[in-house]
Amino acid sequence: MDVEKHLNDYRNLIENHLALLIPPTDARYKIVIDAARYSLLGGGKRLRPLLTLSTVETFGIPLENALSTACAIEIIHTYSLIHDDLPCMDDDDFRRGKPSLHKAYGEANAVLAGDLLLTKAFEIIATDAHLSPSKRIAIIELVSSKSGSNGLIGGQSLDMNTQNRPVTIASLNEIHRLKTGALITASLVAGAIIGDATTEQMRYISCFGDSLGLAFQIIDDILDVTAGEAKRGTPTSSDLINKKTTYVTLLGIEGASAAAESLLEEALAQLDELGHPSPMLSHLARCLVGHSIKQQRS
Ligand code: GRG
Repeated sequence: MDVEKHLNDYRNLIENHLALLIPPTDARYKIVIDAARYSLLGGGKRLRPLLTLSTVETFGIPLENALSTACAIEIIHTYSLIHDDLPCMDDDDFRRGKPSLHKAYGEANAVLAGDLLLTKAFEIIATDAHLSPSKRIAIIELVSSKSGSNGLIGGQSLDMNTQNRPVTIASLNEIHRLKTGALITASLVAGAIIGDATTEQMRYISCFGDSLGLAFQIIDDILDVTAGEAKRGTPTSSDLINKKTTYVTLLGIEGASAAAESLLEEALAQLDELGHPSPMLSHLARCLVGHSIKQQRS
């Protein structure tokens, strides 16, 4: 299988479907839709929907059954980035290589566009004709839990409220399992729900996501220090500017790289337990972790 070509095909499917899910409008509330589309269709690796589609492929289910769910999760991810960039949160002026949404459309429109995307995501899953009612409910339960206090919001709250206090590796892991890992795991588990995975398969997929999510965050911390603005699309070392404790400040770049590599190994071992996982899953994991480690060493 030409994995890169396959990934590109998946990316095209995702891009086209995202544009259809939030279409342009001439309605009087046009500005909030334009703002949402500015962020949603403005680039990004599309990691989370790619993970969902690759999981569904593992179980031999047609991709169409999972496309809306995969995109709904990307839509939630986009909302979290918009809100995270706001002046009252991380106060970032750039995202995905262009001005962040509040810089382009103002703060109120950015808050509203984020809210619109979050609510739209659940509408998309609830009305997905490709899924049985019981699967829709299971996915809504999963995604709402991983977006709320057991995930994004819980992690963000811990992150914001532990600033200026001593942070340990254990507390950093807790923050990032919620803030970053939860939605990555949800992307995979949603695919497993659609694929009718057994309880055991679900556990392997979920553990794969937990390890990958944490490795991904460690790499993000490394890139924050090592990558140029052009590569990340955000100013380098915003963590340093914001005086944040990160895996790099606690472990150093070498230590953080070693931790990410060890988590990658753990993740791949969980994947092996699945029997015949789509090669896309291991490829994505290796690219996300390995490529970034190579980048910081070069
Ligand atoms: C609900 C306000 C709110 C926040 C939730 C997820 C989150 C917490 C904030 C996002 C900010 C952030 C940098 C989180 C770390 C996770 C991470 C590395 C996000 C970037 O994800 P990528 O690299 O981004 O997948 P692209 O642009 O490729 O989609």
